[in-house]
Amino acid sequence: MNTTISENQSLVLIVDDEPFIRAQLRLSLQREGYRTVEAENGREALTLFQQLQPDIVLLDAIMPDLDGFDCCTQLQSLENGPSTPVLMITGLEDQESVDRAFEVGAVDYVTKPIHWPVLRQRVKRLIQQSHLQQKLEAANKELQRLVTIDDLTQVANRRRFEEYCAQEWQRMARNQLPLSLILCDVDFFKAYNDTYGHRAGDRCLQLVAKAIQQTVNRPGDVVARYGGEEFAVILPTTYADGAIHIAARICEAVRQLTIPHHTSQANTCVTVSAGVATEIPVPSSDFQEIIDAADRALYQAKTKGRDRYQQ
Ligand code: GH3
Ligand code: MG
Ligand code: MG
Ligand code: MG
Repeated sequence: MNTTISENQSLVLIVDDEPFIRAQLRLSLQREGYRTVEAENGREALTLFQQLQPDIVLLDAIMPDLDGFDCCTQLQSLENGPSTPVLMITGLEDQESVDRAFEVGAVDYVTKPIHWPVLRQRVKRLIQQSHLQQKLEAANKELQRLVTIDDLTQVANRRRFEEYCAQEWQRMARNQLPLSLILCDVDFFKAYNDTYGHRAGDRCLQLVAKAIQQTVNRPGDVVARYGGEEFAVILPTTYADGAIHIAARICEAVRQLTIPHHTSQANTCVTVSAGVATEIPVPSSDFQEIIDAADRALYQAKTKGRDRYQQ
């Protein structure tokens, strides 16, 4: 094992059982400004890969202990394995070996004796391509977050709510299971803004969203900002008693925030009203049904005095 570090340069993992080949690769890559690290068999390569997360792997095929093909296969199941390019460098020129190399996940293949100017270009291109790919994936992930998350409260936004509600409605219909929905609305929130200011109002919504989020615990439960000061909680595979229990916990959790609200006619602190609906969807029905039912229940909670839940 031999490591050479020079700052800010891509790290190349050189895997070959021949010390002479490793030395040649090391010298030629270092001349290009790369950092290099060396392994003399597949097993050592897997350990180094996990420790150092190289930008590219140059992999020999025939090696004792663990050969290049098996090493490449195992690399694919490691963290960052599939996104790290593997370039096979081998004396094997037969079609079967070439096919096998690509099948196990190599992205390129060069044969020995090494043609150095070609290798230099291949390494450069493969690293550039993989860095570009990583940037695109990160940008995609961020984009996905931006289109599904509410900026102010960091819970799911209306778009995500509609999408998830429709999806779970159909899934529950297929399996004849109950879907529950809770709609929550902050009480006298217009008065809150008028009394404490719009910025305090925003902060209040953030705290309420967090409190609601903390009352749900199953992985399929989704909290969303449904409108200005309205939140929705989607509870798949949940019967009415379970949903009512959560609605009670939501009302209590918001009360426990003890955010002063002296112009509320329901309490001296910020409260929410909640409407609960549960349905086992009839196939080919519309998920708008359960939203309307929860909305009707919410309206009742409001007219009965607010700071409460209603089924
Ligand atoms: P009720 O108890 O019947 O729900 O009364 P309410 O005052 O809460 O209901 P109303 O619909 O009259 O007012 C909702 C208020 O929520 C008005 C609106 O300005 C405020 N609001 C909506 N979105 C936001 C937001 O993002 N930030 C802040 N600060 N206020 C918001
Ligand atoms: Mg070899
Ligand atoms: Mg409202
Ligand atoms: Mg309101």
